[in-house]
Amino acid sequence: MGNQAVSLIGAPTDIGAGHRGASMGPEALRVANLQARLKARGIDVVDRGNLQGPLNPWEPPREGYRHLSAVVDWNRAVYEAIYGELSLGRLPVMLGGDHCLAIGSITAVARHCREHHKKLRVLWLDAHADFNTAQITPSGNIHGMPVACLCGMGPEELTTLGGSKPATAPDVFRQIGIRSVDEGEKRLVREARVSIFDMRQIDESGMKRVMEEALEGVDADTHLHVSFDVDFLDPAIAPGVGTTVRGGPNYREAQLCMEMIADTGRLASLDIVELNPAFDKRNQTAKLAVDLVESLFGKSTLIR
Ligand code: 4U7
Ligand code: MN
Ligand code: MN
Ligand code: MN
Repeated sequence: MGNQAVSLIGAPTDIGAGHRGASMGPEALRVANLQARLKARGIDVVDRGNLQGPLNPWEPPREGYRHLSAVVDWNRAVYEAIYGELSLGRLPVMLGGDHCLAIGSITAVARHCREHHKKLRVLWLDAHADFNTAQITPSGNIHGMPVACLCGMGPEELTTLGGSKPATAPDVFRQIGIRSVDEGEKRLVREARVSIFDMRQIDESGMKRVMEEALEGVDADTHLHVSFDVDFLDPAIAPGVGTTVRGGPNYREAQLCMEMIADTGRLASLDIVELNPAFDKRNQTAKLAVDLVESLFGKSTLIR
């Protein structure tokens, strides 16, 4: 992995979230030394700085969406930036920002895959399925809707970000760590047949078996995208997120998950989202995220 070229792209916004503060995520990751830690692994890492977009007006939802037009603006910026980095042959790391921004990043990744005849696999590491729509959302917050939008269910401005619709299909996703799915959302993920490895399954089969299944079929023609919602992690080790759900992966389970992804050698793009420094203590969650990202890029404690 030593000759990889990585670009960090900050998207400092909480425009799609239910709590303010994810806008501080990019800076917290920088303060936790993300760039230097990856550089120490022999990776060429450039920090492109932050994208710009509208401030958060903190308005109530309208017709099932909160801040739809501002969410569209931010996602356009993310889409262009991520597509640009992929075109340069670099591995983009989107520093969120809330999870609505994965609509832009993954739409760009999907376009890149179409143009280069690559198979797309998205590992969605999250406590939540993020498959709500305007009709069923309990909150109107668009960070709970990105997977549905990417599968063509959502407002036209977001589902057609990359021109054609849908950007991608349910069968590219493998969701891991899921433990909070809303009632209407459950029905939709079942209908769409999204592949979900929930916490019950991680308890019963173990992270090793779950990751083997989630990575099954990944080969030399696969573009592997990881969408890492930091609330994937158990809140006991990662309090710095807006929407904590107890009963998530512990430190070793999370490390194993990242290490097994690294072992494939196919990681080609990454989102780090939902980190919320306003809820954190001494930047510990950002530091943990950086630790895990190092493993994702091949750092290993293996001695055998
Ligand atoms: B995240 C929620 F109702 N499902 O839609 C919603 F529980 O990106 C939470 O995974 C969504 O952090 C969480 O508002 C979005 C809620
Ligand atoms: Mn999420
Ligand atoms: Mn989440
Ligand atoms: Mn969240």
